[in-house]
Amino acid sequence: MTSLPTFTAKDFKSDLKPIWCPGCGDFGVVQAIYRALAAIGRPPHEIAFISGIGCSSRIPGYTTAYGFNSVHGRALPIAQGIKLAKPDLLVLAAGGDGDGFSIGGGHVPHAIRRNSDITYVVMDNQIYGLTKGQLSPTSPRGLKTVTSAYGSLENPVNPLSYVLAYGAPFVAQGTPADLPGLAAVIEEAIRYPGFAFVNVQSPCVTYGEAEQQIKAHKARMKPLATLGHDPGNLVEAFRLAQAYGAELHTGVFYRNPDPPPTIESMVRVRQRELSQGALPRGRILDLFVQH
Ligand SMILES: Cc1ncc(C[n+]2csc(CCOP(=O)(O)OP(=O)(O)O)c2C)c(N)n1
Ligand code: SF4
Ligand SMILES: [Mg+2]
Repeated sequence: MTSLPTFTAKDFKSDLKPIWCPGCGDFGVVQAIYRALAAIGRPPHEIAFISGIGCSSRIPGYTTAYGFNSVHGRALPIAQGIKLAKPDLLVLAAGGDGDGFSIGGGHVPHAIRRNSDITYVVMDNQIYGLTKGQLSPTSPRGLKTVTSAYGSLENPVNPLSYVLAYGAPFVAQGTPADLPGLAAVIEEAIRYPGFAFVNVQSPCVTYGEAEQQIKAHKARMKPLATLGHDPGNLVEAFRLAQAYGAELHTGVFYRNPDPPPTIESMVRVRQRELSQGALPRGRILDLFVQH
């Protein structure tokens, strides 16, 4: 009897050396992804990892999975296309708060309502890191940046409420300040059969606020499990999500206990149904040939 291969975190680490600033939270996120993928046990060549543009979007290159560092805000459309064409692949999408909720914000609802079987990890540092510290959609009101010298006048987007409102069946949050906890929620997200969203509070050490750094996260974080939260309770998930920005809740906010069908499974059923009534190939060509 042949035994199945087992993987360690190292098997998912590429030879490319990250060029993130020393101390960037994204180092912790990629470590958590290595651990989660090792626990899942799929070989790197069965994984497609798609990102947009930003510091965080460099992440696929630091893994041994097939990667595509694509276009700003377009990780989800590309990931959905790949999953639809090759449903057997494990498809991950990732990027920043700007990538996901500014330029790419219009794609999130549609990936959710299709329930594409993708795990989407957002590295939420409340700033545009790559372009040197402009306001992002999750920047808190009052934040002073290069584009808001007197303080931001805008309310932040709440990524947790956003995805819950569109019906995401799996919603979680983590921080690299708790690496085992972050790896566990990413693993659970990957195992969930449908669209799974993980918001990672990933500190930007260069442009981010002092209270958003690892040390502060360690002091502030409140694991949902210790609050007795039942992830099957959507109303309670919405209530807890409202505290985004004020509290640092970690763990699973919502896991739909009755996973809805994915777009990939519905397309396969439709293809099978239609192929039964389809004309044979030769007859189709005949329709276009003038006799
Ligand atoms: C179409 C387009 N518009 C703008 C940019 C410039 N740009 C690159 S990354 C980025 C924002 C990055 O912020 P975020 O997505 O939060 O990622 P982070 O760098 O913080 O990880 C912007 C505005 C671009 N590359 N393409
Ligand atoms: S600028 Fe911020 S987000 Fe970008 S690599 Fe540096 S610390 Fe990380
Ligand atoms: Mg950002």
